[in-house]
Amino acid sequence: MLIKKVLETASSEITPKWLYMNRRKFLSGALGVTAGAIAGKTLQELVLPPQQILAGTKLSVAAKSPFSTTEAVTSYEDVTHYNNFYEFGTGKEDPAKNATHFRTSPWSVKVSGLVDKPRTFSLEELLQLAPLEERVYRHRCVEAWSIVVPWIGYSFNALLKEVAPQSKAKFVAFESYYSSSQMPMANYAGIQFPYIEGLRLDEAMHPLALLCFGMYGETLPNQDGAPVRMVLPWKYGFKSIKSLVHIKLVEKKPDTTWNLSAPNEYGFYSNVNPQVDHPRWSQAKERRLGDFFRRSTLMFNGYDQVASLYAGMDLRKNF
Ligand SMILES: Nc1nc2c(c(=O)[nH]1)N[C@H]1C(S)=C(S)[C@@H](COP(=O)(O)O)O[C@H]1N2
Ligand SMILES: [Mo]
Repeated sequence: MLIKKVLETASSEITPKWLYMNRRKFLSGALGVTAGAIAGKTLQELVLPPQQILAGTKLSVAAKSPFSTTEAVTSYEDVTHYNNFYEFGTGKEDPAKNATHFRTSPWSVKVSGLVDKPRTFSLEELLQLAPLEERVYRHRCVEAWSIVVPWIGYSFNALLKEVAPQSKAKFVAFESYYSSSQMPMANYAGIQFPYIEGLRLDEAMHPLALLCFGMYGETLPNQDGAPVRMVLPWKYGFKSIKSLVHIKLVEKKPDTTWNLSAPNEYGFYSNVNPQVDHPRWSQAKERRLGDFFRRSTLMFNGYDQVASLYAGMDLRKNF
């Protein structure tokens, strides 16, 4: 008891003041109150170390998105302890254990390729590009389990508009952070790293495609892809790439980790489709974490508004 008290006192005393001050500024920035403050640098910004935005920082959300489902949200415990993040191990409980010390601050995301305004964004800049919304999405893993998560972010197209894609750009290639020293378990995962993914440009432009910074009111826990990831609710979960560091606009269809690893099992599109089975199991049903009975899987995971993106395509061939 006494020891605990001492530790608490000590830790609050050593919290550097600049961290506290920057965090307050960041929070008001997320609210949009000091949106103008990023235009010119203050003296404080010039003399202080870069601010740290770590997992578990409260995020202020402007609105709840109309895209949100009203279905029951999955427990925070399940969503943070039943993960796929192969960089930190292939067991569902591995990422929660092994990503604890993953360094996510400072962080930046480079946007390059066929764009008029290539740019590297700091996480702070990314957070202020558009108002943050809460989006409660269904998320369906190719392994036939699903979750409902109150994500926080904004439509990825807000970032695309910022960099001005050229007319030759037809696809978006995504790359995750990778470090063999921070992610030693990756050596046993049996896939290539860095983890890479891709979308057709019109898919990436769809307002449902979310650039995601948080969940359950806070910044992302490390195991869920801190500090920034994609969330694509009409596609199998593996398309929703975590811990993004590089985005490149390209002319040709980019490689993707799972398509390289098993092309007959994982296609480029990977839209949720209950009629097209995985070669080793059915995709007709799914188990929602926390439920006992399985439920039917819906076409596009129930996100019918994306159907027009695939009009005229044979979704059996383009799986
Ligand atoms: N970098 C990276 N991103 C990734 C993965 C991964 O192993 N590495 N796994 C994918 C898979 S298979 C799923 S189901 C989702 C899981 O997201 P969650 O753990 O937040 O539920 O992340 C996806 N993004
Ligand atoms: Mo998945």
